[in-house]
Amino acid sequence: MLKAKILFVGPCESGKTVLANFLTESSDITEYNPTQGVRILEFENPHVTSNAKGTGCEFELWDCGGDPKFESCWPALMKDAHGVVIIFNADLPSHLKEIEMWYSCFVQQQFLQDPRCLLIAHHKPGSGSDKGHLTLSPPLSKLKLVHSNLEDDPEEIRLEFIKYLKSIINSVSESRDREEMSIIT
Ligand SMILES: Nc1nc2c(ncn2[C@@H]2O[C@H](COP(=O)(O)OP(=O)(O)O)[C@@H](O)[C@H]2O)c(=O)[nH]1
Ligand SMILES: [Mg+2]
Repeated sequence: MLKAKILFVGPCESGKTVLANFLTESSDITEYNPTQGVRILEFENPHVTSNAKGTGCEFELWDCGGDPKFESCWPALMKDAHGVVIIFNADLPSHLKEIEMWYSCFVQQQFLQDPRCLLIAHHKPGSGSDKGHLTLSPPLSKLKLVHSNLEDDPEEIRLEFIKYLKSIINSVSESRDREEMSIIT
């Protein structure tokens, strides 16, 4: 069975925990692990299977604390991670600056490829779901950006997240195939 580890990171109070709960709720949460800096949710998604045999995939979603006081733990969190989702509050200009730091620490410095990173602009209730005015500057502008608004359109982010899980699983299975090939050739 293919397994993938995905991190939810980003500034405090941006909606990471709310989204993590929402996105794993429809699937079976088999374990719940509260710890100080991180909470690990294990889940499967019925819509995401590995290509070849249609067997399920296991995901670990690491809902990481947004407090930089845990910075010393970040390399440990990143160990063997397959994907990083950066969640921010689209209505806070300060978050746009902050996510550059998150991208640098969790993606660039870890040599994670850009397609393995997803940006979620989370819109809290009552914040107005204005998607038009969000422009990111490089290097963030080349990342995939999706919006989440659980009150107005919860299905949109659910579907986007499934797409993202599929792309992660595809690339995990491709790199495993390459590894197998390199052993026998
Ligand atoms: N009702 C509602 N509240 C939200 C939503 N997103 C964030 N919040 C509120 O914002 C607070 C911070 O969100 P949280 O997910 O804990 O942020 P985190 O620090 O990034 O994990 C929570 O206490 C929620 O009450 C949402 O989509 N709906
Ligand atoms: Mg949280």
